[in-house]
Amino acid sequence: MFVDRIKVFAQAGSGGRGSVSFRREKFVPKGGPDGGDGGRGGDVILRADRHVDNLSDLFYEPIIKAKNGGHGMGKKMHGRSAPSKIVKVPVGTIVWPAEDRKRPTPNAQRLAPNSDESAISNQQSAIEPLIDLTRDGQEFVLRRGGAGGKGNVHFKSSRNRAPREYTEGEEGERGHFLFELRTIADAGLVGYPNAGKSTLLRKISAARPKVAAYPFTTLHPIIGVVEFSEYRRTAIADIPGLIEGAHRGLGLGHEFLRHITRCRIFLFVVDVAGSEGRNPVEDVQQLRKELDLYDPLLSQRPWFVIANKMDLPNAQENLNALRRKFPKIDIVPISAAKAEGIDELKKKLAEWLEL
Ligand SMILES: Nc1nc2c(ncn2[C@@H]2O[C@H](COP(=O)(O)OP(=O)(O)OP(=O)(O)O)[C@@H](O)[C@H]2O)c(=O)[nH]1
Ligand SMILES: [Mg+2]
Repeated sequence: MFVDRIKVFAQAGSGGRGSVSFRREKFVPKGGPDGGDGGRGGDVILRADRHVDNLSDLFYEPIIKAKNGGHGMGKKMHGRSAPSKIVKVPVGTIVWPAEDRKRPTPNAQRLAPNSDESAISNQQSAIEPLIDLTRDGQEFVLRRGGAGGKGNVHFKSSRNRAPREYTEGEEGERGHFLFELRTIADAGLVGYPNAGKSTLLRKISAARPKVAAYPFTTLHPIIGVVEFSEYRRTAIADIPGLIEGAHRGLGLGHEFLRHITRCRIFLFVVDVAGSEGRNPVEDVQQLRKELDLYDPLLSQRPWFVIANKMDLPNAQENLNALRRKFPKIDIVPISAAKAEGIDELKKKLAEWLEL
């Protein structure tokens, strides 16, 4: 299962209670207070981990709790501080505050793209994210554990030699949050279903997205790493095919457009042979429009066209038409299936990304 948005409840540990105790030893009458302090409650810490590729672990456990600190004990012994609860999340996870509505049940629903929570992530939203975990190993203290309480040893005074006072440990912080994954990749493959995006990714990287002759074969974003010489490399995202109206939530496109919002460049992959009856020029125009409607900032980024399926009839003619229509845009003809034009494409990729 691929989960890229989920609401969670986090509760840090509370501090342990301070102890009320008196020293009792042979030959030491009225030994005085010796109740130790409580230990600290555990923090809830998020850690970005490149080996985690989505938020599905949290789907099964949307309630994150750190342990409470131990209570203080006699002989001035401190309670044990609780360890931090470390939750691994994929690199690219953004954390938003969410209102304190009802706590999610253990079987939290995956958020529908058009649920009211989806408004939270909208670019127009005034809500600022708490953190954007963009680097492998980056940590964020989501909720802090409470300090331990004080034992009665702290309350001794000249007037009160046998204090029975102590303090409770502080409560751990808690709260509701929305975790949202926005994949981190340099380039995004954008195209209609069956254009051959996944076939292409398989040819240029070690990623193995499923390829099939039916639309919406790819059901969630997949990242492929393309290696160049001298250890240069780049990450490319393959997302489910877009269809007209994707920005309004049609097809699978909308749900996944946010995964390309961080891409520096867009690669429009079109079936240049028009083998399913579409026109490649219109395809490019429509794909650009969908990105623009989703977020106008996206259409301002550099974009290029990958004219796929050059092995099929009518491809050359349509390629010429594309070049006439977009004279200033790099258009690279390939056949992903026959692995033709791939080297040239990789060269261009390095150029576009200034690698
Ligand atoms: N003739 C020909 N067929 C191709 C080429 N590239 C891909 N195909 C075929 O087109 C179909 C769709 O390919 P996919 O790579 O799954 O397409 P996609 O764009 O990832 O599709 P979705 O994941 O559904 O959006 C498959 O049957 C591929 O074999 C090509 O260069 N030439
Ligand atoms: Mg695919």
